Amino acid sequence: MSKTISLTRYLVEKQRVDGHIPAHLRLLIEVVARACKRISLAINKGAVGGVLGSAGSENVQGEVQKKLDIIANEVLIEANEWGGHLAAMASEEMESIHVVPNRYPQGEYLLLFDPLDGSSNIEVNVSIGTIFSVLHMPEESRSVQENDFLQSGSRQVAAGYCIYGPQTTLVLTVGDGVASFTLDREQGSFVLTQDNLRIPEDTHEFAINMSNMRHWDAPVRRYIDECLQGKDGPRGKDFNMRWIASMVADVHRIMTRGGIFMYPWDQREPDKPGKLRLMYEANPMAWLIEQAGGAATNGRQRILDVQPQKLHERVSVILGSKNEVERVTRYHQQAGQTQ
Ligand code: P6P
Repeated sequence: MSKTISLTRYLVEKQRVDGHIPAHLRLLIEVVARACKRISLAINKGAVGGVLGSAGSENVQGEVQKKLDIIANEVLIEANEWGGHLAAMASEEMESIHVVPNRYPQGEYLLLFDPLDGSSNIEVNVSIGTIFSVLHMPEESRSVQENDFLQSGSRQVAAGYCIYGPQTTLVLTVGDGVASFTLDREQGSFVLTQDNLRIPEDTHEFAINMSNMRHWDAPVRRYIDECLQGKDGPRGKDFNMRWIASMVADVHRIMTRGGIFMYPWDQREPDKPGKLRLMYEANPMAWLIEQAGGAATNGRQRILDVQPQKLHERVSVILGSKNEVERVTRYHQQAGQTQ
C-alpha cells in the first residue's frame, strides 16, 4: 500500500515541521478545500442536478451569472464565515466585500476568490475551476474595510486553484513551492499527487484567443507572428496552440507541461488594462507560476508588484515558461512600453 499523504497531513507538516504556516492559515486552507469538494459534487451532477444554465443575473463585470457561479459563491461564503480565521471575503460574484457576521469570531485573514472561473464552459462539459488567494489583515486595521484588500500580490500568504475536470485537483502554494492534490472520491479527501511542481523555462506551446489578433498591440502581435512563422521564422522552431477559454485549465496545462498564457490588453476596451481580474485571478495564478519557476507580468511589470487601486480591477496577463514571458516583456521594452 503506497503511503498516501493527505492535504491535512501535508498542511500539518508545513505548520509543525517547517513552521511555515500558522494553525489558522492551515485551517482556512482546509475549509476552502472542503468547499471545493462540495462545488465539485454540484458540478458533477450537471443537468441531472438542475444546476446548469443562467441564473438570470449579472456580476459586477456585467457578465451573465450561471447558476453554478452563484452556487459556488454561496458554498465558499457559507463554509468560511463561521471558522474564526477570516475577517472578510471578496468574490468576483459580489460587488463589495463580505464581512464575517458579528455572531462569528473574526479572524486575521482575508480570502478572495473567483468561485467558478471559466463558467462559459459549464454547458459544454469543459474543465472549470475555483481560484483563491489569501491575504493577511493589515496590522493597523481595526474594522475590516475594502481598502484592506488592496494589497499587491506579493503579500499573499496562500494561493491556489481547484480544477474540476476528469479529475478534481487542488493546486496550492504557501510560499515554498507548489503541490497538487487529487480528490480521492472513495476516501472523500485530497491526496498529494505531486510536490514541487516545476515549469520548463522554454516551451513550444502558446495559449491566446487568436480571434482578438487585430486588437492586440504591437509587441504581442510580434511575439505571436514569430510563433506562427515556426521553424522558418526567427524562433527556429514550430509552435502549437491551445485555448480552452478557462484560465484554470490553461494554467493547469502550463503547470503540468509548460507553455505561455496570454490575455493581453486590446483596443476593444482601451481604457481597461485587460479582461482578467487582478486580485482573484491574476495574483493567485502569478504566485503559483512563480513558485513553480515560471514568470508572470502584465507586459511591463511583474504582476505581483502591481499595486491595486480597486477591488475588481483588471490586468493584462502574460504568464508561464520563464524564457517566453521574458521575451514578450523584452518586446514591450523595445517598443518603449515600460512601466
Ligand atoms: P475569452 C473565463 O471567462 C475567463 O475569465 C478566463 O477563465 C479565460 O481565460 C478567459 O475569460 C476567456 O476569455 O475572451 O477567450 O472567452
